[in-house]
Amino acid sequence: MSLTAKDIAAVKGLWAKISSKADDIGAEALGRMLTVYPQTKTYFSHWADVSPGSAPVKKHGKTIMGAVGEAVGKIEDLPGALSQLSELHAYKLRVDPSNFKILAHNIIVVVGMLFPGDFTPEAHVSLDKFLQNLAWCLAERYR
Ligand code: HNI
Repeated sequence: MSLTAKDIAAVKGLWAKISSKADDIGAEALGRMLTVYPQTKTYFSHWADVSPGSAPVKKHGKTIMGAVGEAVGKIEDLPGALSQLSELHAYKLRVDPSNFKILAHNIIVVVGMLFPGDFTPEAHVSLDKFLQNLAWCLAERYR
């Protein structure tokens, strides 16, 4: 489902309001993914601690949201913006791409939790479409 000009404006507008808390969003979303969907933990078995709030979860949550922020900046060319990351996840990390949707879901939940006022139905649908596109582009190099 491609992003309309309205979606792009909504995602950029929402991101402007929430990006200063991107690290917190990432840590909370990653911690929840690992807890609520424990099958995702297998990819992080080399970490000392995969529990919510742990140092590696906080650090990697920040890394993930850094990439999401870059993707917002390049929202008009998501396949190009994400092709290197897709290659890394496909060939080096070997992450099953179904997990991208799971993380996208957790990011949505956390944005709703931390920014209930900004998370209008309009912002929700556009953020959901953006993250589904991002997940799809991350899976692109698996083909
Ligand atoms: Ni992902 C590393 C971005 C979803 C497993 N991941 C990264 C890095 C970025 C990143 C950025 C660091 C790359 C580098 O070192 O150059 N990952 C993203 C984004 C999403 C995502 C934007 C989706 C929104 N990754 C996932 C999912 C899983 C996943 C769903 C597994 C369930 N990623 C990893 C693993 C690493 C990783 C594993 C290496 C982590 C480490 O440091 O050990």
